[in-house]
Amino acid sequence: MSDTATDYRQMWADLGLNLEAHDMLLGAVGQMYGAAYMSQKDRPEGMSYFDFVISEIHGLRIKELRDHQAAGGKIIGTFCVYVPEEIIRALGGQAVGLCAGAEWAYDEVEQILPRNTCALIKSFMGFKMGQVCPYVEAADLVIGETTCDGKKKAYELFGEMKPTYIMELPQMKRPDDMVLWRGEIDRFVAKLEEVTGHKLTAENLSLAIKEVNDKRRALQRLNAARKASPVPISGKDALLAVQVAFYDDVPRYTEMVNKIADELEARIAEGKGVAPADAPRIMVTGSPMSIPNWKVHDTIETAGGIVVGEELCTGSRYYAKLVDESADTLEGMLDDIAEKYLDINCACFTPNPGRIEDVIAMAKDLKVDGILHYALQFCAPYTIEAYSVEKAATEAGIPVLRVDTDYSMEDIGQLSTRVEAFLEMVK
Ligand code: BJ8
Repeated sequence: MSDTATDYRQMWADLGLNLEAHDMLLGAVGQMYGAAYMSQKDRPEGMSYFDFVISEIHGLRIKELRDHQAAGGKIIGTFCVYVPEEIIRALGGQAVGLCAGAEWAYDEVEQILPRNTCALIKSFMGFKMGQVCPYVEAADLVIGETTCDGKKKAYELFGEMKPTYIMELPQMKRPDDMVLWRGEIDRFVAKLEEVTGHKLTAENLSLAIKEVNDKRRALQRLNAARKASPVPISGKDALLAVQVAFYDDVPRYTEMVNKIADELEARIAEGKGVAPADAPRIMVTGSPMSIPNWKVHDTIETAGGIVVGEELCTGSRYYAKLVDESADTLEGMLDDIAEKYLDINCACFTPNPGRIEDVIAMAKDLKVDGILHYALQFCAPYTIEAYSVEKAATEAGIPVLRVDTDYSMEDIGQLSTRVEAFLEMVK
């Protein structure tokens, strides 16, 4: 983390953070980032922006968000890619993803949640209970959603610690479910209008749709470059770019990602890569990976593979689909938002053939040698859906390695051994 971290101590104290624990967290994340990222060779120069973002992730970015609040804006915390950030942005809010990628304060969490709860849920509860996440503390409102049962029930407890609004997400995708979801979008608008004091209009919403689409288009460009052989950017760096998309200022982020995409396109023209052309090309699919969860990518790339794509919420599920920009009425734009978001294929839906189709289409497009299916332990939706993914991939002739893990490093030896054997097998 940044040497200037001390400058932010007053701000962190004002937010109610546990300063001692927070110092430990920043130290640990800095160490993990250094080990996983700074040892990489031939990184695109544009990635220095993300080094800076990470070094200031609890500093400058929080300062910017606090300034935004001081100017009358609101901070809206989210945990899921189904929450429409266009609406938050149109109403003058800043959407931020909340901390959920590391083990923290599990002792306290396990007093109120079963031990066999997935790491992502234990983590977001732990960051709140341990008072180490400035995003959650700065947020005026947190948005939860009725996705998996674990999240749904954990939000009831989270809501006792922080103002939380729950969106009801249907679990199927029939026409009636779309009607429910469209109504839910209207209720979300009403809630945010109340919280922000602003009115949603066709003008502010069309601008926000365009800005967020531009952000997703920039990520599409960056990720399209990963089809090349040799691959011009590591999987770790590409994952980081999507992880930061949940926190950063939208226009600035879009500009920086487009710069990296320019650089990657130039690298492709020169035939320059970050791994040998014959390195096994691996795609990762499954549960989301929040900062600082870089474990699986780091393991694959340390073992000599290269990750070329992520069918994750911190991957293609975030950037692959855009909101239609052709509507010229507020109702039409909200219909398009409802449609785009319900088209995301999370394993919380049943049935969920769209995800299987997405995984196979992406794997073929990226010419992968293998798929690593990643599920957080005790994440029933992804652990169970792994069977269908493996079946479809096997039928398509693509080898699959199924990994069920958590945020700890306890299984890293076993994981490395399995990944090495898999890479050996697919090449
Ligand atoms: S759209 S994946 S961000 S719900 S890992 S908490 S599913 S038990 S996070 Fe998710 Fe939205 Fe779906 Fe994406 Fe439950 Fe599984 Fe834990 Fe999960």
